[in-house]
Amino acid sequence: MGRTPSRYPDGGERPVPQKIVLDCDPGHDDAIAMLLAHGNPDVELLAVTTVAGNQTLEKVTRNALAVARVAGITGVPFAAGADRPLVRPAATAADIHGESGLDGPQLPEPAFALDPRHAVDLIVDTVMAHEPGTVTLVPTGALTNIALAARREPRIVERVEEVVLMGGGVHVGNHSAVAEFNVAVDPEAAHVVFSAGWPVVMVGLDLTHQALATPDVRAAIAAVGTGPARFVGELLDFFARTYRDVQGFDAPPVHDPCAVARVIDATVVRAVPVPIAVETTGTHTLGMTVADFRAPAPAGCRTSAALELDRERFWALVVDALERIGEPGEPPAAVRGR
Ligand code: PIR
Ligand code: CA
Repeated sequence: MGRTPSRYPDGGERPVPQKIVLDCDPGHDDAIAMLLAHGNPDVELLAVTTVAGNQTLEKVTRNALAVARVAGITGVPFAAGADRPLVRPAATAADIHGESGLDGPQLPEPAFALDPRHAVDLIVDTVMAHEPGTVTLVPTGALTNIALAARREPRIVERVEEVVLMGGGVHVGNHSAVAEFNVAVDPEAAHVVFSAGWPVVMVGLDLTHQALATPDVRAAIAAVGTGPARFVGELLDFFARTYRDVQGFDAPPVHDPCAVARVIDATVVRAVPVPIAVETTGTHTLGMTVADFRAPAPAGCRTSAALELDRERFWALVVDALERIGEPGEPPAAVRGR
């Protein structure tokens, strides 16, 4: 499979690989986002941080370390962050992700210890340690850590290249009629992140509901035939079942790797500039991401909404990442058998 060149939204080449910090709450789709980020050569994972969301902080952090072991991720700091939203009570999504937050496959014990820093400090340290404009933040959970980092060290707002987040949506909700879970769980944090002034790409439900793990996709993943690919297969078995039972989907939408795919290649996850505000007071609309399409986005608009997925190339990226990961801990296929 050919290597997809990395591009800016305007079509220009990006420095390859693009450095990212993944802030997540694994979570079936967060786990697949980790695997994509690790296996794709056009992104470099600088740090992984966790936030309460799909399950408690303790559970999602444990899950992140388990996925690191499955994927063979080493030498990347992992840190735990906020254990609850800024203002509102904690909420989880056990109906979709199970009691562990990552129900389905057997989870291995962690192979390494957490970084002693709080996730917010790890995010700040990582951004400040790299050249301005070279680090992209990829949040795939509630935005609590990212909002806290922007307050803890305001200079990161200028320094980060962009924030490519999975959350929100223009036309559809999943937590409520109009609100998506990651934004709805901590709407005040989302407000901070969307209004901070750094470029924000909202990879919301309009986009991720096009990333359905249909039977052909699951067959292509199974055909990779490795431990990590089987792990993804078992994740998708569970995720497909709960998405069918709870939300009536024939095939589950695999949200979080879409944000990573946007960083890898902006032509796979296409976005349009539009002003976006987060509703923090509505009775029926709390956590809604309100995108104003009345007129062309004004000059200087820093937010955009991802609306159109190139489904074939997205899933090709996921399969390619699994092929490159191979069997962690074993020599690469080319060397094996010599
Ligand atoms: C998915 C999630 C939460 C609730 C449901 N129903 C489905 C998680 C995913 O991990 C993803 O990041 C985001 N939140 C999608 O809303
Ligand atoms: Ca998530």
